[in-house]
Amino acid sequence: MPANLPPEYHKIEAELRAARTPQEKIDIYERLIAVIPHHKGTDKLIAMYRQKIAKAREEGDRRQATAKHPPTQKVEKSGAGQVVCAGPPNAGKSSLIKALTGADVEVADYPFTTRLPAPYMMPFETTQVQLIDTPPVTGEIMETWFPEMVKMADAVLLVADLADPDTAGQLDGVRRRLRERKVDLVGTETDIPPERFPFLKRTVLAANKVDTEGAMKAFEDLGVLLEGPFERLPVSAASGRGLEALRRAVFGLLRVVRVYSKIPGKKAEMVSPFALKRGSTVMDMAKAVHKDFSEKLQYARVWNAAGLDGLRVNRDHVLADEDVVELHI
Ligand SMILES: Nc1nc2c(ncn2[C@@H]2O[C@H](COP(=O)(O)OP(=O)(O)OP(=O)(O)O)[C@@H](O)[C@H]2O)c(=O)[nH]1
Ligand SMILES: [Mg+2]
Repeated sequence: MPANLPPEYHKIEAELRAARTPQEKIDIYERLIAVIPHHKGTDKLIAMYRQKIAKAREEGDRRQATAKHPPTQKVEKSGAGQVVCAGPPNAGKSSLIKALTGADVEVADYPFTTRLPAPYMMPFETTQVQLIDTPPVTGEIMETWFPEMVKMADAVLLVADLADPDTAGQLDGVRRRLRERKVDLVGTETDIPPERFPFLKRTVLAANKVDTEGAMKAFEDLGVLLEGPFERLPVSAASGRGLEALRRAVFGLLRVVRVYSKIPGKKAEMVSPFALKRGSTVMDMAKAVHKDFSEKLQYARVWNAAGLDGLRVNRDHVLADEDVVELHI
């Protein structure tokens, strides 16, 4: 126990004995963290309280869940798709999101820094993907709402910590906890029938901190230790290594085509495409543009890099990535 704790610390700590509900405990832990001076010698103490908060929150959620409805944390979807981050404490989930999106995300060198889900937009070429930063998951601790959030998301970005001696064990913990709630993480090429959407999630694994000593060896070992069909990429939020490949892989999880809408008589603007599920037709695009369009659609014209130059197509023509489409009503 570090020696230089202020007197308030001990006063607040004494209140813990009287705390009954998880929320009362959480409030006290928060106040303790607030009065602990932050420096190397107190890192472990702060981390311990953060872990206790996570546990107390889980207990609170459980009580609430049995009392009425399970607690939820909904993040409204935005952009080409929603990808939720998942991983053990301190793996660098927030750091990666910060590096991929340029947003001001809280990062710290102790576990349980992120406490609530938060969405950020990752630019990818002409479109954007929504990434959700989340609190960590371990074999013992998982926020009750977390599996529901994964079920609603389009895909998962699993983050591993190559600097941790038990990288594979940590990831197994995350996958086991999700599996207990019927969610399986699967590879990018898995076809998911609509009724299985909540339960199978296409996943890429970002093996982070590849800049640290021995990390490349840890990455290779991971290939042997971790069964799992998903793509694995060695990356570093700190040095930027592998981030372009990761960006592309994350976009690839969504399996969407980007389609640009063109107004007849005007030049196509290659910005703000519609992101449509692979296999979508001209009619699907019309629905995405406006209900009126889908009702009145006669035909469309398509331009693309593969050589179509204003070709007239009918409503069930399947669109390709980066097609430019002119809808005619
Ligand atoms: N060397 C190195 N350190 C990194 C890298 N990415 C993150 N870190 C460090 O790892 C620590 C944890 O980073 P965070 O981004 O807060 O990790 P997190 O997974 O969001 O942690 P929780 O929110 O607690 O679950 C910080 O000290 C980061 O600076 C990396 O690529 N290389
Ligand atoms: Mg975090």
